[in-house]
Amino acid sequence: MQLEKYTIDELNHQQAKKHQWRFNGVAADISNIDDVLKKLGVFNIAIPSWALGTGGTRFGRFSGGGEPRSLEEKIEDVGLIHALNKSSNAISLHIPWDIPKNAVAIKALAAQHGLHFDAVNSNTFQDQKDQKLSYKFGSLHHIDKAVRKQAIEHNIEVIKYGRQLESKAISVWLSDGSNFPGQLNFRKAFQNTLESLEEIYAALPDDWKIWVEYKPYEPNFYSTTIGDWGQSYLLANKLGAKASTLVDLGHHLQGTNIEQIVSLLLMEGKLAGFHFNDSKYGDDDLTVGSINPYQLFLIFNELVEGMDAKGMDHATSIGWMIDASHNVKDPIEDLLQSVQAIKIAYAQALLVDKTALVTAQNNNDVTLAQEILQQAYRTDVRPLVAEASLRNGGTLDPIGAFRKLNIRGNLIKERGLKTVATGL
Ligand SMILES: [Mn+2]
Repeated sequence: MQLEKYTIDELNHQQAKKHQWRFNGVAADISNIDDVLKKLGVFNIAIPSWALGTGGTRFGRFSGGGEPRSLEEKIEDVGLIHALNKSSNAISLHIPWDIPKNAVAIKALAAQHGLHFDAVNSNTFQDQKDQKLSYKFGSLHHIDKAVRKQAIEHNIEVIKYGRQLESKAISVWLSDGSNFPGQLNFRKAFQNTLESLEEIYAALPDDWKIWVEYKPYEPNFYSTTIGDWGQSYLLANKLGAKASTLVDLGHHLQGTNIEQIVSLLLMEGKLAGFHFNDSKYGDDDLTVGSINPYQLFLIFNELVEGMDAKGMDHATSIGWMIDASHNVKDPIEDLLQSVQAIKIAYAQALLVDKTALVTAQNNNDVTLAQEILQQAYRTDVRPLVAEASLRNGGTLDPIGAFRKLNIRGNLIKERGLKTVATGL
């Protein structure tokens, strides 16, 4: 299914008057409105191939209707998301869940939807059917060199698939860790991980990056070998310039000041990018902005400030990606909501009066500093996000359009009610 431009124009036309009135109200107060709209217009967030099917929990999975049955249909779904919001022009593949059998055809199909391929993701946290050795006790950190070798080879194979699709990065998340004290020698586990990563690093093409993701617990509950940003940063530093740290918002213990981590990684040139989601308790993979939108804004505030300080391009110098998966929502609606939440937080961060904030900080005017941040956060920027989408040929209201155009109903007609996407 591909959306026709006129259907989107027609929906926008119906809402044009109301939108214009709301937009004019907000825009009147923003001195750099053209700059804000321009930046919002080029800002894209990649969609992971595993988020297009209904997610499961360890207790089960309730599949929705019309789920994509193949990589081709997943690309089609991302194409629909991008047609609606004009902010999701890339797809991030997970290997082996989504192996491109014919890379040329897959690339052509993606291009037809205006999409390209973001980072590829390896998987050594599960055993696959035809796999010789088990990852039960870890992969890149394993005590057995043969297991490490198998995991290294898998990562190199993922790079090979990524090259065919013109991806430029591999992101590595390891579940390696231990469940009980005494199970592991921490130093040995770290050293093995480093040596394994060095071999993968050596196989990177010149223009590629490796992104090292961290997570404090789950599936292991005593230690994780790359458990926090310090451990990831240590590895990235030892590996070299092509390695950096990937921040997944759900991979922090409660109360962690993620915005401070982001600020320092950015300062050190070691912030690879993001896996966006939201959480209440742990790695909940909830819709971005659904629980703590203020935290998301504070993170974007650090990102904008930090990138501007280094003259970095907001849209392209960092990897922006969603990593979430739902068991109760329509996956496309969930992704549309997530992208909107990210763009809202980004727009708010662009509105922060930086000159006034620096002055307040230099004067230790704590009250004013808070006022300045919250002035931006409390601005209803939704008409700005809508206007940027409109100017790019997208919809003013992506979720409303998804429902009005009965996209899920049409996908069910095409694919059937009982479909199960590959993934978690
Ligand atoms: Mn992640």
